[in-house]
Amino acid sequence: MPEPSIRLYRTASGYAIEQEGRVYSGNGRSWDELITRDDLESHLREMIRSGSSGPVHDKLGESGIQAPISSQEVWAAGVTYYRSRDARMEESKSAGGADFYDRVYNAERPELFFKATPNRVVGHRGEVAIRRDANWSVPEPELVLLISPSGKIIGYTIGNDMSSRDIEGENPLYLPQAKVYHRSCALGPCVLVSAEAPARSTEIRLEILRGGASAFSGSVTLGAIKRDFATLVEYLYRDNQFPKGCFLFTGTGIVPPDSFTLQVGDEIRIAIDGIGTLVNFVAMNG
Ligand code: DO4
Ligand code: MG
Repeated sequence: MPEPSIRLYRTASGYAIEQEGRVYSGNGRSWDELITRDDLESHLREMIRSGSSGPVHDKLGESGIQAPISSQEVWAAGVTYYRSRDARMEESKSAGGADFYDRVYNAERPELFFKATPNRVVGHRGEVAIRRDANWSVPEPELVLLISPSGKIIGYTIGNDMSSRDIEGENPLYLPQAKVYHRSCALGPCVLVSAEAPARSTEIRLEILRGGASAFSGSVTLGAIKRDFATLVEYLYRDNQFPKGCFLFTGTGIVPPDSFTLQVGDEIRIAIDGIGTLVNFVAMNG
């Protein structure tokens, strides 16, 4: 019998562990101390078993949930799905993109880029932003790995890699500006604590609501990804150190049509079975 899955939430008062609908309060450890443990899953199971966690509740209040990050860097893999390769080749046609996106999709070395420091990250129900100087912005719904300092995948969460397609399409050297800005990254609502990857049949679903109606929806299964997670982690940790661990986005397989751009007030809903639904609202940076 597989053990029931464990979801870890960072909250205003510390952290909470959810298992089979019951919520156990954390016992005062700092978030960094907790999520740098290679044995995070067995540690949390033991806390529940031994009763060393705090009081038990039936429900977790959504309002107290914070992004599951403290001192970690956020990195991202790109062009790991055919749909992303296709969309980038199209958007960067006049900058020569037909060639370099195809090459990175097929190359042995993956595309890895720096995505965010913790202060650029928003949590569940927070406001992500579109750049003031962009006129073609999209969310990128992605499965995100939580990796310990030693390079072990200890959990999975949901991420939104907000992207300015007109800026990255104009010139690939503008990628950091298209990807890294205030409120360009969302993570949450929790970490599915498990060394075992979600099944390849697991769906990532994106829905964008505008004025209460659906403006776009799409889905992809994890099986459509070209790269395996261990290889992405191995490349990221080559000649790199992450003393507090890190988050790694695994790439998007859902790209809205070229006619679509986000607007202020849109609601972005990204769901991955077994983890939950990350909800964010779109704002403009001031
Ligand atoms: O190469 C540009 C970024 C690709 C990306 O973020 C993705 O495929 O998810
Ligand atoms: Mg991405």
